[in-house]
Amino acid sequence: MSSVVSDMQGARSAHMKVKRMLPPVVRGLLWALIGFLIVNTLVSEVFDRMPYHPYVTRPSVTLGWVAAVIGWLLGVGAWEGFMKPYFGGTADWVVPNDWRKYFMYSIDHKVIGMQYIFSSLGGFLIAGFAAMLMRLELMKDHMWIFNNPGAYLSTVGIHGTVMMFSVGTVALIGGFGNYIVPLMIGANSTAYPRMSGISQWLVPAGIATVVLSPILGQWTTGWRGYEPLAGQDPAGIVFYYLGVFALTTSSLMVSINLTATILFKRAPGLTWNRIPMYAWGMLTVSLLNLIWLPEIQMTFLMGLLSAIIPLPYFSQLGSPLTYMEMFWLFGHPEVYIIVVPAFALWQELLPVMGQKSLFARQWGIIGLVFVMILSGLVWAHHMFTNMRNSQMLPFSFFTEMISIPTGFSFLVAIGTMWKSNLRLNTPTLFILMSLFNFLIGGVTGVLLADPVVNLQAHDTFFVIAHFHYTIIGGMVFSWFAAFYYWLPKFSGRMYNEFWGKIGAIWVFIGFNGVFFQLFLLGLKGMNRWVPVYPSYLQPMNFEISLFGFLLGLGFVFNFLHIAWMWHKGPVVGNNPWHSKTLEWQTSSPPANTNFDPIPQVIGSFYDYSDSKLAVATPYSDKKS
Ligand code: HEM
Ligand SMILES: [Cu+2]
Repeated sequence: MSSVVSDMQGARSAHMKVKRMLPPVVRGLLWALIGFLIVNTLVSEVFDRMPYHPYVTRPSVTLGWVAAVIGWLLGVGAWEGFMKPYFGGTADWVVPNDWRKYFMYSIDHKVIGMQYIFSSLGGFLIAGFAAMLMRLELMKDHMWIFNNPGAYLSTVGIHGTVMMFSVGTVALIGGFGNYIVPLMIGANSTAYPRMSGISQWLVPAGIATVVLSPILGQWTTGWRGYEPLAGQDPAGIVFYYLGVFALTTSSLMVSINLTATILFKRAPGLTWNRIPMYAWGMLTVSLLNLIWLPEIQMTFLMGLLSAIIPLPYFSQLGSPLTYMEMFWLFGHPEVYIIVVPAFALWQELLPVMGQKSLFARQWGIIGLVFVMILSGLVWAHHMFTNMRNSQMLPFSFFTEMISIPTGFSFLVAIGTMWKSNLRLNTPTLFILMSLFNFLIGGVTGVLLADPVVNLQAHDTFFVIAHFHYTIIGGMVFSWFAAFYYWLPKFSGRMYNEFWGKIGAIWVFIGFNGVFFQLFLLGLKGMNRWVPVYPSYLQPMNFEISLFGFLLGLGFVFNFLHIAWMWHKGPVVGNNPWHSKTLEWQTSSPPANTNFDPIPQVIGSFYDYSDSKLAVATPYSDKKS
């Protein structure tokens, strides 16, 4: 850690070196290209040479991709920052203290957090653009902007894959987790800063891979990569498997790092029953990731091997349902991986905004942990149309059970708001909207857990509405709450309350305008994965698309507002919310060293019964 300098003086003395080199991101791209060309050529032209073969074959592109990703990671800085010191060289990697630090390998958790935030934002905008294209296509009952169904389906797949694996899974743990958790627990870094610095760069690589997949050919499986269907797809599916492999690896590394950080790097006095709620959420999600991501990665790997070698894991050897089982064994916990950070945000923000002690804190934590335990027992509710009646009961039962610990999260939130002087500002508004939306998502989830309803609603837009209510309604709305809440932390500046509220109401109307109607559309018989549908559904689809564009613009509006206020917003003090948690007890934005000295925790962060601070050595401005 100490061998790599990232402060001003260090930057100046080694400035020459940084200047002479290509910008790391450009060098990374170059090394990726070289790596790909060498390995792809070796495999397709030398070792695996066949008559009349194309230059890019499935095995060659796979191995070429591995080389490209390694080249990319080394190029953005893992070479000087990680490999060279590993082999005994000196770590001569210098991170300048200006905007360039965001475009290279860094070991500062705050920089890495920002990089993750930008990466998932990029994924969100790209996948959101794909959603706009899909909604455009669905405005008419026949094909009109795509020229074949495969192109539409590839777009659906890219949208879902990038949203799930680069936004849903990553934004709140890689972004806000990396930035906020060490500050929150009174630490100056994460446990494995070097690994973390590398893992971030897998996200842009993974997104690019998925987005480029159509170059290899269309794929029709959606975000799930279903075998044996995938086995009949053109080669694009190879880039699906590789892309999600990169993205899930990144999340896995974040989870290892955050788990170790929360376990071992807490400030003195920060006992288990004082761990902040957001950190609890991050710990729970990390454990979920550690359990389920390796499982799905092996599944993807088997899918990949079936596609390139081919090893017929899912056609001749297994049953056609094998992949489905393996996918949803992970796939259902995935929705909790996405939404547990949102629960944690509700519980983190509401006590601060109401200046009132967190209600039933233990139950909140028990809820998170039980969600984690039950999450793996419900997967077959995604397969009710594929199994015997006698198998349905236990899965239906466990699915409905999960609403109980989920309900704890609601009760903690509502109990905390009860009789508090809730400040109804933008973050609070987003939290309230998230509670409302997630409630609709949850209730319709209970409906879908009932096999009778499920058999009717399966693969219709009712399901699309349900899961967007949980993911956008629950997670994305909380994500925005987090952006507005921690903006003063990142920048020392405040957003504009009026425009913030306009932004919140805008996306709320757009969101409900789209997705509430999707329930009705589904009940009327609109199926998923079809660009062509019966004409009686056309007027409704047309109108939903208009709301869809409104929603897309609303998201962009909020990001522009945040970006603008980041630079131009009014300067506020270090702790504008009068919060007791530790991240607000240091300067905003934090200096390179978060805390000096490390604070001593002596009380509860969520006890607002008096104005005493929870730390013995709060930050004082004199040293900066
Ligand atoms: C601007 C907001 C959005 C709109 C208008 C939108 C719209 C759609 C549409 C039309 C589909 C295709 C349904 C089908 O034919 O099967 C879809 C699928 C999907 N969406 Fe979204 N979506 C949005 C945002 C999101 C977000 C934020 C996420 C997650 C973070 C997400 C995750 C998914 C997933 C996982 C699928 C399934 C894809 C598949 O079947 O492979 N969406 N969305
Ligand atoms: Cu599920």
